[in-house]
Amino acid sequence: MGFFSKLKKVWQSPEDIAQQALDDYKREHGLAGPEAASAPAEPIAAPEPPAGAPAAPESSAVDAAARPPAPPPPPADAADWQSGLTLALRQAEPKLSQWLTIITEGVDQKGPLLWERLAFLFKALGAPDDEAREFIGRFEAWLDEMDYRAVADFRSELQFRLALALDLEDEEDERDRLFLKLSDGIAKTREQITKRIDGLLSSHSRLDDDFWDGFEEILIMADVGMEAAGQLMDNLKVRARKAGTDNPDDFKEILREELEDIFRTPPRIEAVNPPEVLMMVGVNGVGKTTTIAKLAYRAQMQGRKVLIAAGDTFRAAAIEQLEVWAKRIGAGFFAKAEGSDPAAVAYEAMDKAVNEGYDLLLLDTAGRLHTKVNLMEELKKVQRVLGKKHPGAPHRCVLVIDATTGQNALSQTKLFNEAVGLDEIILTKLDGTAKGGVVVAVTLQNRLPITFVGLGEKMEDLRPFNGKDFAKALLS
Ligand SMILES: Nc1nc2c(ncn2[C@@H]2O[C@H](COP(=O)(O)OP(=O)(O)O)[C@@H](O)[C@H]2O)c(=O)[nH]1
Ligand SMILES: [Mg+2]
Repeated sequence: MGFFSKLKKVWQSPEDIAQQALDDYKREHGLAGPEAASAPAEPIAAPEPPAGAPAAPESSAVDAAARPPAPPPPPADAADWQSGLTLALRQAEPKLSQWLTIITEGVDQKGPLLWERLAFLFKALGAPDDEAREFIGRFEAWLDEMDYRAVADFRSELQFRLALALDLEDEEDERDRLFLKLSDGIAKTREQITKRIDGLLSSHSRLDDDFWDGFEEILIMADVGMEAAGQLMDNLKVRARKAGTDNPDDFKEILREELEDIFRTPPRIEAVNPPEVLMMVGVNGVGKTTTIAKLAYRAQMQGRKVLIAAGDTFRAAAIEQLEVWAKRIGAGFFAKAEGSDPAAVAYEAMDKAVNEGYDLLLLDTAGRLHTKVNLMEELKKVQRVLGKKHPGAPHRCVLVIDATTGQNALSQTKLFNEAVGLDEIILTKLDGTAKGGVVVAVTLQNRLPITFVGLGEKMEDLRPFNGKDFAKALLS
């Protein structure tokens, strides 16, 4: 994590970093002229930064001055592109996307040129060579695996990996991307809801009974469900009354505020005695296995050591599918033969995770016949075994539900919650439905946080769920 925390630290002042890189480069290659020594705080070859950009700190110049003598200069063209790049980085907005645009300029394909540029970026950020190499090596292997060549095809993946590694998902840049992606992912739902609400609003001059009837209909169409729709409408009416308005112009704002309230998730308890254990439950086909892979991938990118365990022993194919994912991601994998007792898998996987110093154990479980008592008994047993072996485990019991199943999601949530006591929900396939209103219903009726949403089948298509963004995207 050294590299990444360092990157994160330097992220705060890209101008300084770029200046430092330029100074280092010039010094190392003997390009620093006498003017650099006499005016150390000034950029060397670079023109003044744009107005408002912070000046390079004096310390970088002091450091530079204290360093050993420089080796002989490299060929002129190498110096040119590097100082050109440094200058561009210096002048760019401090955003990951901008930096990537700069270093990939004129690079269309993967290959030595791209690795060189990436290595340069890392160096400019002060990353140790070996950790930078590891990052690049991993990424290169992934590109080979996926058979990607064109930068355009994997640019978002590269940015995603960097953002994860840098823990930058809260940065504005990444949030914009999430917001856009979320907007795409819920386009169908939005169309269904927003268009209809707009139509309703334009045909009513007051928020009267007729309006509310129409609104209820829209909610039902969007799969919010009768019960949740009723609850939501009661809350909205109270809000409107408190605000002293029955003006249709105010309605969307009231709705947005209410949705944001509904999605306000309680803070999670973070302190966990490692390894952290996640038990994934849910019926077949909802996307459990895919989601485990996506979570493992995210965690790995954040520098955690991840073990995936194949607790769905019902079908050999389920075990194989998970193993393929684990290999692809580079996570540890634990399985027993098809038909083994899932509790035994949990027990031994827990052992392995503790003994081999894993940070995170992701346990897959079977999802067949969710209406049958025996699956629930089996899950309870798995849970008990984990807790015996490692106090506090499973730390998070996560239900995966498929947004396209609509109201079924509600009964699944109820059933699993009664059996194992859920901590959170991950809602998949939100990209594939016009009925995303089920998000509202599930949250309203269970008061369980939705932590991630699946917006597609790709690795990076699992996104932290942000209710505020969701409400915004839904009503925009
Ligand atoms: N469009 C879309 N498909 C998904 C998403 N998550 C999973 N899937 C697909 O859903 C199918 C079932 O997934 P799987 O992980 O095997 O489900 P499991 O039976 O619960 O383990 C696969 O084809 C996945 O690619 C998602 O967020 N969006
Ligand atoms: Mg599965």
